[in-house]
Amino acid sequence: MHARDLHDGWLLRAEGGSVPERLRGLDVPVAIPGTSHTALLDAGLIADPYVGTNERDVAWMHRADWRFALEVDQPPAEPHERVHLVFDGIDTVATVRLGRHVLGHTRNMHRSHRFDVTGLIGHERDLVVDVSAALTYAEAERQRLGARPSAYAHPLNMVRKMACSFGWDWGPDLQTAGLWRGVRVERWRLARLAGVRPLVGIRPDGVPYVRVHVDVERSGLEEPAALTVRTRVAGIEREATILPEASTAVVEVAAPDAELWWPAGHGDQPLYPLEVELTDGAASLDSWQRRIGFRTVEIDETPDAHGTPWTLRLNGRPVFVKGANWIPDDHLLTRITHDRLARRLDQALDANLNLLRVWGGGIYESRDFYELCDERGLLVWQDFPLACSAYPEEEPLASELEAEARENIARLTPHPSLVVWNGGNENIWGYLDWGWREVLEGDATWGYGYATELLPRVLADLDPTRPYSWNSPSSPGFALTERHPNDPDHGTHHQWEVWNRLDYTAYASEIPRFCSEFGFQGPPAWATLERAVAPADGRWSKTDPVFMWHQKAEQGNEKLDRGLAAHLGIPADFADWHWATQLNQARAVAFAIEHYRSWWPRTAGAIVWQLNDCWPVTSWAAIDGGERRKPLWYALRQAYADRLMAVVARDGQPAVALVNDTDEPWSGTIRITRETFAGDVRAELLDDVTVGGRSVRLVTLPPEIRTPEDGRSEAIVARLGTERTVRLFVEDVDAALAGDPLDVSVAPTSAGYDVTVRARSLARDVTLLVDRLDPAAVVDDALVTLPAGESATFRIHTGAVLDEAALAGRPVLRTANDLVGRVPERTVSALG
Ligand code: BMA
Repeated sequence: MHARDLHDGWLLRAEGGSVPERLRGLDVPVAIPGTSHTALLDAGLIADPYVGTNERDVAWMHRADWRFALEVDQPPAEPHERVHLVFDGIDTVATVRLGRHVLGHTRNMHRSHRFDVTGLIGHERDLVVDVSAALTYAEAERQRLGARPSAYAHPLNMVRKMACSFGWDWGPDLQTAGLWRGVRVERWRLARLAGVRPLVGIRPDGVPYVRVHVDVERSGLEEPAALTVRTRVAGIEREATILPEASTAVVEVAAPDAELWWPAGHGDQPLYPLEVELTDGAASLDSWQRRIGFRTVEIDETPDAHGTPWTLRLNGRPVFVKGANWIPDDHLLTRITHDRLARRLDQALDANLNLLRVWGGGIYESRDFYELCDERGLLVWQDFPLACSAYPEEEPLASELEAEARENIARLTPHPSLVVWNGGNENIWGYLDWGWREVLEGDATWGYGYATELLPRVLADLDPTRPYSWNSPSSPGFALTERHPNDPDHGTHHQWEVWNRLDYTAYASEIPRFCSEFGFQGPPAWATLERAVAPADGRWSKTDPVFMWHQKAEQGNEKLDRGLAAHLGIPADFADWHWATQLNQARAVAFAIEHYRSWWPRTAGAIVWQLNDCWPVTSWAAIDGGERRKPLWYALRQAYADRLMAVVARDGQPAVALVNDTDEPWSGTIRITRETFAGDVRAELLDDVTVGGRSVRLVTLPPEIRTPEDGRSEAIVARLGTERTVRLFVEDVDAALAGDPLDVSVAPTSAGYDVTVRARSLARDVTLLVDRLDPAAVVDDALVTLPAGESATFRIHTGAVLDEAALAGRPVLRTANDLVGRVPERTVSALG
């Protein structure tokens, strides 16, 4: 096998009715992988669609047709040689031609395409991919098949293109077209490895093994021969023969010395190179290599006293899932590099996450993504890309979905990180509750068969080692109308009442078995906003149309303000509002996680909506489109820490929850006080506690701790070892917090600056918004609450020279106090 990439020398031309005059007939160089949008952007022919309202100005691209052309300089096939032209991903509706020959038509970006060009290569040179508007195609399909409801206006359910291509409540409507993954020519003789699926397991005697399923394609140009498949892993080599009339083999390799692969926080992630070689006895024909890990995975769904659990077990051990939902990390997918993914996944790991759910409105991610997760012990739950819509089960959609599922299930088998396949996002829920049932005509299909028949059938065929869930949310073991799919007592649950309607304290009103979506919005970091939506006149406003262009949620700002009012009030000043909404986002999500973790093992996981953004936007994300960590990121790191101490409610009273997500017991003397904001201790409790490994202990509070004399100026403070937690008796907005509680000193360091703060009075959520001074600056900690007398040092990494005075006050150094307390004088800053 010999492969050569065809990535250089392509030209792109926009065609069709909607193309602006200035672009007509223009040939634009396009680097592959690349799409319409990146090509025009790189050539300076369109303005950055992530800035201002530029997104609107490129809407014409949705109706354009695109010609990708390359002159192929390749020799003709040798005798006995097969030549394939392989596209790893075409976005989306396209016709591929070599010279005058139509190689094929495509309509699914979630799969690859392989064309036999044995007789053409070297004779025909003009390779052309004509991509037509996916939107127009989808509309025609809707016309042909009959409309099916969706949470979004465009018919994203009529074409196999990334659902959020067409806009989402956190994403732009930029419908790319192009060659979004690799393109190459493969030359081979006799036979090639058409598929390799390693499926791992652990034998009853404890020995790990891998069963390598190999499919070969024979050229048909030579006398069929017996082939040998040689596999090597963990120092052990095994062979199998494929007889001339056969095309598959299964090679089983036991690896008694191999160590098990564990998720982050539960053990190491040993990875073993698995090599597969195909020979005809003499010469090597093809080879394949990936790193695998040995582990088992199952979901415990055995009904119990509370309903139906949904507990992930790795190597037989239950794991509390500390997760986040993942969306494509850049809407323009071809810009997502290995390094960008590594940075994002490091941020996930550093926030103490152990799982990412690749959400169904996005894509099957790249090999880089899963390999980086394998290395870090980040578990992956992969949705099939079906989201928030009813999907027709007619052709060609059904065959396309099956083809993409087959390809991606097989492609992802090597990755130990991949532990759950899920049949889609909120499709079953939508059918039942969002009025779809009522509008679907007669026996119109809506995708139930995909979730309950097609996808499980394909998985059973290709990869029975990984658990499958019908949908998120779903109630396992129950048919459609037997049990509501979002019933918190059964299986997975999405909690969206809080964001849409209720105060975040309502998270505590239910004890879900597994919460796979919940979240709260907040704006991006200031530097990210500055780049994307800075008002020309410098007058920032939350109602500014440009700012609002980057707020895609229905009544997003109204919901932000509703969420703020009861806790921090609604600041009038934009800079205050920006900080308050970021803080409230962090607090809302932390509140939910603390509640969920305190209910382990009844609640077995939390997957916050959402880790990342795909452009600059106000959203539920913890890391914004400029790759900057929002306060929520720091809140996740605290709330997902291996050892968590938090005040939660039990039977209507506050109690201290000690959550130990390590294997070792957590012991010490807990000191719980009721103290004034000024630091006067009014009541004290000392208790020797031991929390067993992977368990939770609740310390109930005696009346003298839980009953304040003046609830407005007292707090409960619990301390155990280096852990500390503080809970007020009233909301901040009602508390007598000092507006300016800190003494601050700033010292330059080799890395940047250290800012040391000391609280004269209780200081809530001390945070340095350092990107206001240097867009590249980062700080090691945030949201630090300091009882009177305590201090903390924040380490700022920056290469810039910063104004030290600016580091010591607003709008950079912030607290909850400065939103609700009396502030002597407001620091005026050029930054707003
Ligand atoms: C969930 C997700 C997304 C959406 C989010 C916020 O339902 O699955 O569809 O972006 O809510 O509304």
